[in-house]
Amino acid sequence: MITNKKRPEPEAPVVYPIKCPYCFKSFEANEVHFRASSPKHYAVSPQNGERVIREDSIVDRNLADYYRQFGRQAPRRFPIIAPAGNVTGDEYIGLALGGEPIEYRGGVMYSVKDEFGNESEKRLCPFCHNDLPKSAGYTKSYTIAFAGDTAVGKTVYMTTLINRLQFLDDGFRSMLMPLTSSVSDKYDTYYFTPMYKEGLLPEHTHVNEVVEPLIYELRVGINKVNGDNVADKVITLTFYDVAGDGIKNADYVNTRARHLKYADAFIYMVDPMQTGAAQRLAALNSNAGADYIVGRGDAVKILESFFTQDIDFKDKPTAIVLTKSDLLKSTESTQRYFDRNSTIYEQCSHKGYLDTEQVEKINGEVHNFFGITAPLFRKNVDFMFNNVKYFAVSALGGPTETVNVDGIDRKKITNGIPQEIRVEEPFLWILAQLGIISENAPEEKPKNTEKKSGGFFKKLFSK
Ligand SMILES: Nc1nc2c(ncn2[C@@H]2O[C@H](COP(=O)(O)OP(=O)(O)OP(=O)(O)O)[C@@H](O)[C@H]2O)c(=O)[nH]1
Ligand SMILES: [Mg+2]
Ligand SMILES: [Zn+2]
Repeated sequence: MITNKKRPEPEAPVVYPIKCPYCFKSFEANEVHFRASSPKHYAVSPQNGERVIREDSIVDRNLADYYRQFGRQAPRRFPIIAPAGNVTGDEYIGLALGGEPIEYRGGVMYSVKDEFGNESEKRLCPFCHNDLPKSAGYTKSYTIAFAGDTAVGKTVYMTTLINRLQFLDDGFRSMLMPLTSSVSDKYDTYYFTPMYKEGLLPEHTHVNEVVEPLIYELRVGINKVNGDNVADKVITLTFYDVAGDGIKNADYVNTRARHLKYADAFIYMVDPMQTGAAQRLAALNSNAGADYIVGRGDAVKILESFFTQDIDFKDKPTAIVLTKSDLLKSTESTQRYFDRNSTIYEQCSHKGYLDTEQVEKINGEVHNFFGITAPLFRKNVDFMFNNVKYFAVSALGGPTETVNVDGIDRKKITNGIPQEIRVEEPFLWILAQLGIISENAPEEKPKNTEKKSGGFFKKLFSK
């Protein structure tokens, strides 16, 4: 029988709308602006009123407005190119006349040539004029927000999580890479080096610090195809380290920590010292006692004051993470919370997919813990969220001590460096909820059927 099968059409590249990681406005990939690669622009001469070429950096009004919200002054920058037009001002320059001044790759506006003949690939958010991640438009991006009161361990957790994600089990065939060298410098200088090289714990995160995103690209399911590394999933992950002192405060959530309102998933962290176990633990462990801040809210108050701030959380995957699980370990008086041999004290092992059995086991034990130590908190969580699980982690794996460094008291990790326990588990659960990793062993049919994405991007940065 003769079939009249048509040749398959070449697949049109998938282009994703972009959400700016700084101002959180959304726009299409062809609405971006570009930062010129030279300072050349036109300006009206104050001497004769004529338009003349100038070669100095400009005041970028959009960027200045963005910085002003944080009481900071924007640095001067090179001019801007707005390929779609619709903007005026001396800080903008035009596209090259003639030829094809705009280059598209994978369906996304990739680079432009300006009226002075210079090319630029530096894409900007058209609203706040901050730099966009290289992957914008090519891959889906997700914001995963850490929240929780002051001193629950958010900064410590984020530091160890980023480290653990670089060493995931080979079965995931994954890579976590900082999107820019400034992200890797920032992580190394402010997070990794103090904790992993010097064993020092961070200072409190301050409410008036600008919360700058740490943006990473995560590739999962990498295979070599014709010499290129091609991944099943390429996504952009944005981490923000917020100040616990700020999250009860609407102003903070509306300005510095606006990402909380736009997050795709939450990691909500609770310290055992915020629960009914606090007194018992403080009696056992003087350093745990030192972390107990008088006047700090208990778990349920913080939860309410945070999630009632017009945050759309109900259906977003939310991991309730009990931090500092090492504090609960093996004494007679803490046996009522967790068995001495509980799985919460063991490293997790997710071999290439989320092991839902382990997740359910931990969920059950931690749910039980909150039932004993913070029943109202547990009840509210169970009612408030439609997609929630309980986890327990220890970012440090052991106790802390206070030492004097150059006349200043600093907290140090007693064992030297972090020995993370189950740190990646809540995060892997969230990735599975977002359809990025599988909840099934490879031989089973994966539950997740999301369209493969980022074809062009997958290869673009794999050289
Ligand atoms: N024993 C133990 N202590 C921990 C662990 N993680 C954090 N801590 C302690 O908790 C303190 C506070 O941790 P941070 O990460 O700075 O807390 P935070 O949530 O970022 O606090 P803010 O920045 O004020 O919002 C640390 O200095 C440690 O003493 C852990 O896994 N085990
Ligand atoms: Mg902090
Ligand atoms: Zn923006």
